Amino acid sequence: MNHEFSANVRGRTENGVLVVTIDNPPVNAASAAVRAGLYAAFAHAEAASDVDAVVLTGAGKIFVGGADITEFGKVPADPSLPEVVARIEGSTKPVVAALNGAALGGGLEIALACHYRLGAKTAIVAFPEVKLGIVPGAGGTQRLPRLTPLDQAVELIATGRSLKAEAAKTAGIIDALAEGDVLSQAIEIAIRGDRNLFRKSSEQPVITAPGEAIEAAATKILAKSRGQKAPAEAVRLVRATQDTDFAAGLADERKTFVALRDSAEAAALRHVFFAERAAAKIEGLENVTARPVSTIGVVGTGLMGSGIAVAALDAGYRVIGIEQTDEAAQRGLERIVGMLDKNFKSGRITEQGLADRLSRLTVRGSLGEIAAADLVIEAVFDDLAVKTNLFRALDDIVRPDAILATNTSYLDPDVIAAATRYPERVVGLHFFSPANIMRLVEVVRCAKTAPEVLASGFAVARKFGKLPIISGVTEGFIGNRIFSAYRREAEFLIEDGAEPREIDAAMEAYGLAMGPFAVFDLAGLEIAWARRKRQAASRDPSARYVDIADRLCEAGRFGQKSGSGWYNYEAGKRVPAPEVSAMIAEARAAKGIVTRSIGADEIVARLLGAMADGGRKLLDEKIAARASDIDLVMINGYGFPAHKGGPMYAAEIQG
Ligand code: T1G
Repeated sequence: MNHEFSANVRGRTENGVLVVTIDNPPVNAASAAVRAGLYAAFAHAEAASDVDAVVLTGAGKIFVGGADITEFGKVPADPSLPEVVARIEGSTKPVVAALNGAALGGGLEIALACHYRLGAKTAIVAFPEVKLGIVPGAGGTQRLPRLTPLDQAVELIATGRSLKAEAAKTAGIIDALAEGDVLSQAIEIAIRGDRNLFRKSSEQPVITAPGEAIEAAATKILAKSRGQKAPAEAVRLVRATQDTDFAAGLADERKTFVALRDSAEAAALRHVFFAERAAAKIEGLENVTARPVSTIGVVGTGLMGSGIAVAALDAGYRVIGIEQTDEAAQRGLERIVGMLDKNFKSGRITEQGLADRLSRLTVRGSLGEIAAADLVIEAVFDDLAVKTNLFRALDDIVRPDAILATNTSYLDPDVIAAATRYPERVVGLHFFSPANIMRLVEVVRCAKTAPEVLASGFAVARKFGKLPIISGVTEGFIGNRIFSAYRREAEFLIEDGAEPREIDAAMEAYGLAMGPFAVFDLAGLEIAWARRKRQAASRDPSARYVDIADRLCEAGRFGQKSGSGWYNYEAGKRVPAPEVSAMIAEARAAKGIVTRSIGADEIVARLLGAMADGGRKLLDEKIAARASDIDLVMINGYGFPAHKGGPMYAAEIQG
């Protein structure tokens, strides 16, 4: 017999089993209609004499992708997810979850309320709530440590890390993995399964772990949370299960969830979530198919090139690395193998994974070897002549439909493209160092880039596991343009009276991983110095110019690598440099600036303002497609705190 429990939940009763299917594309989010349907389905199951057991599953490839994030800002509609979850667990008839795919957040909470969980091989479980600035709100923090040891539960909930089916089974979150079709096997279990295997998670004892293990997990998470509230609350709630009963823990969880859901931090992280989805939508590419790419040539195997090669190998591509000589190729090979080896030793890849990557890698000492590449990414010295010569040479070597990507940071990719016979196949792929780790890639649409070439740049970056953001052509693209505006304002602040350490402390308290001057020192001051010298002749003499960084470079202070820069470095740690303060004072005096003390709030407001102004210019010039893209660039490439939503969002919130 068929039932419609709501617009998104249907049922079918057969042989005493009510199969309930959640069908709310694209991700089966637990919207109001889904919750109402589930509530109705379980009420029906309880009352119906022809139902002995229930199987709960999702239509399509996902079980349930969590609460419906679009409902968060609105008045909550009944029944709430905790009510639905309680109803499911409280069923007097056994409930088997057939996890056909991802069970995330509220979706996992629904699964944990079922009395047995059978996973497809493709199932994934996670509590990604902290990434949205919240904690699970329907029992997740209380049920998980009753299925998996407490230290693991702390780690999973406070980081949002996901587990694939096999690992979820090992952790005790999934009871068994299906051999074939998960739904038919779940029905089989519901009819004939051993009743002793069916359990209510809430009635299980908490699986304790050694105190040190819990402490270690908590410490690691808190050290990384940079002032965010949700991870700390997640740790607290899970730990408390040791001392409180289920009902009290549940009440605490709900109260914490509601407070966090309505916080500024959660609103900012929701903005980031939707910004990432919006960034995937590129004007003009709606119906464009990417070209197939299986072999990637990487020209230049220095720091950047080897990072790109590792990212490509991790993503399953064949890689041909190119250097100018056999000796350089040997060094490049060693660098790439060294990085892979490190990932193997740290457990990030398996021995098999390492061997597989090595089998897909060659590094050669002459450009001719790159002929088989479907895509070439150049990561050679950022010099226009070097790059145009390279692209001209590539023209004669690779197939005419092979894609040529430049990783230039500051040069004009249109000029590089113009050096080739087929400029429509040239695109910018601006990676951030270390390229195998940093998530951001700016995909640069040059004047003549063909739509399929642009689409291919996006497709490859996505396969690398990166977040690709479209940028138009401008010096430094989106990120470095904003970073220049940020640098300029930071230097103004210095002249006006703030010390580098005060500015860094203010921005780090705001949530940046590192303040601006610590970043300048880390990156090295000489490249910006060389650029300023190049631009000196064309600089507007009436524009404000701060020469303190020039004075530092003249004094041989090039940043951390040279042992000193804006700071002094003692055993790798930065310490304020009195001699720099003296140079700053001298520079202020030379300009007759009357200094004043500048508070942390003003520092943050001015630096955010400078970034947002820079961003608005990029929007006016149509370099950036949307304000939220700029936020993503700064979050993923420059350490801007995601829980502040990015500089454009933060500036708008602050008015
Ligand atoms: N709510 C509403 N819309 C969602 C959504 C959700 N949970 N998840 C995805 N979408 C939209 C998304 O905006 C996009 O829309 C489309 O679906 C496809 O998404 C009480 C508090 C499930 C792994 O954090 O991780 O449960 O752009 O491109 O690559 O404790 O979406 O097409 O208009 O990402 O196949 C916890 C978030 C909520 C999961 C699928 N759940 N989603 O990836 O598709 S909090 C999450 C994802 C919670 C309880 C609480 C992924 C995915 P559009 P997509 P995908």
